[in-house]
Amino acid sequence: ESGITKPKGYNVSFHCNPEMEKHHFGMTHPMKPWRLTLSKSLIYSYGMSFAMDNYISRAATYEELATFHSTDYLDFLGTVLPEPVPRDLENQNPDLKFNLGGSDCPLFDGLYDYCSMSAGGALDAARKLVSHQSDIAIAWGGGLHHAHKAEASGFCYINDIVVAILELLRYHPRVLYIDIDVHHGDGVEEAFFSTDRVMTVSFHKYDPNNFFPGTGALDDNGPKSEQNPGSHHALNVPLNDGITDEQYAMLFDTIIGQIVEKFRPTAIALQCGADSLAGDRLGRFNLQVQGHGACVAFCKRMNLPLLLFGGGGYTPRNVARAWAYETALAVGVDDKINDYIPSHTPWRDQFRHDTLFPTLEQILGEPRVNRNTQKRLQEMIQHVTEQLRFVQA
Ligand code: V1P
Ligand code: CA
Ligand code: ZN
Repeated sequence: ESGITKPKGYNVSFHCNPEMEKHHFGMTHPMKPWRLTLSKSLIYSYGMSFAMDNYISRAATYEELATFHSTDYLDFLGTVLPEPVPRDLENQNPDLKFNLGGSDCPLFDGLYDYCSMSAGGALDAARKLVSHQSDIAIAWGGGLHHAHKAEASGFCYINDIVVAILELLRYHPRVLYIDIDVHHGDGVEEAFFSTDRVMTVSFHKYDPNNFFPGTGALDDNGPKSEQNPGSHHALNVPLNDGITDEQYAMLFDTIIGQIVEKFRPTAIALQCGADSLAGDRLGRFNLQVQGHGACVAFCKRMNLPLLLFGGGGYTPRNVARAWAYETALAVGVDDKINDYIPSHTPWRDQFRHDTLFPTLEQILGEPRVNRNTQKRLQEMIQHVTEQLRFVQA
């Protein structure tokens, strides 16, 4: 068998809720909650559950959600009924409020339960870190970074990340939030815009006219007024199509290394959206499982309490590969998964056209033309370095 056992003196906790995975956004919607089931089955097939503390997370309470969201919004979210007939893409219902009910944020059966379970997993993970019961806490069902205080956006209704970071801030003086989803982490950036206790950094595809949500330019660094404590505490790394593992790792290690040195976070929250992988249905990058995972490995080496969230990811078999690999990195058994491939994985047919884990020679998806020049990447590092001159831990 896999021979995976619990590492000594080092705890990883895994938080999930099988009820959450049963929800449906609709046939044609790219967000598929069952990708969580697929990820988990891959993780469990490798025997990784023996190396972690496994928890079925609870649903967050109304009061917990209200630490960030407005009660008007929560009340509406809790009472609004699913639409009887799915509307077509462009036909927005003018009666609906809070950006609910469009094609991105449809009203589906059990919506409130789905949202509160996502936030419950993230909160449970945060609490395991603050109580020192976990060194790394994993909540793949969270990571819904676009939700605002009183508005749904981009498949996100409740911002579980903000709720979880607020919990970390009850005990931690400074939290570093890093977002490697292909989209800009706008909701989290906005929530902590005016504080110097949270630094937000998002790496994303940026094209203000043609790529959602259109925000996150290089010079978007928090409030422009130096009097506001939040100024210089939002960092953005806007990228073009086709970025490779090597370029991404160079940027990530340089930028995050500098931030950790200057900002001195006492905890790290990492959103691991898997839509930055090559071959993603909505994404544009050329990242492989190894390059995506290298970000998790780098954060782990910082030796700080680490919360791992999920996020986007629209080619389910690749989402499962990335999150299973990153779970293996968290527990330190990544070397073992390469020489052991379980033959009885449920959902094995999802991987039938290629191997379970692509080796370094195999790549996910059709490679895209790389539109990121070394010159531009250096400019971005330079800009971040300049911002950090204003930051004092
Ligand atoms: O582009 C848009 C909006 C809709 N237009 C009026 C502009 N929406 C995007 C939303 C992407 C959300 C990503 C979420 C996350 O960051 C975190 C979970 O990954 C969008 C796209 C797209 N290609 O960007 N919506 C859809 N596609 C969509 C397609 C089919 C059915 C429903 C939505
Ligand atoms: Ca991002
Ligand atoms: Zn995304």
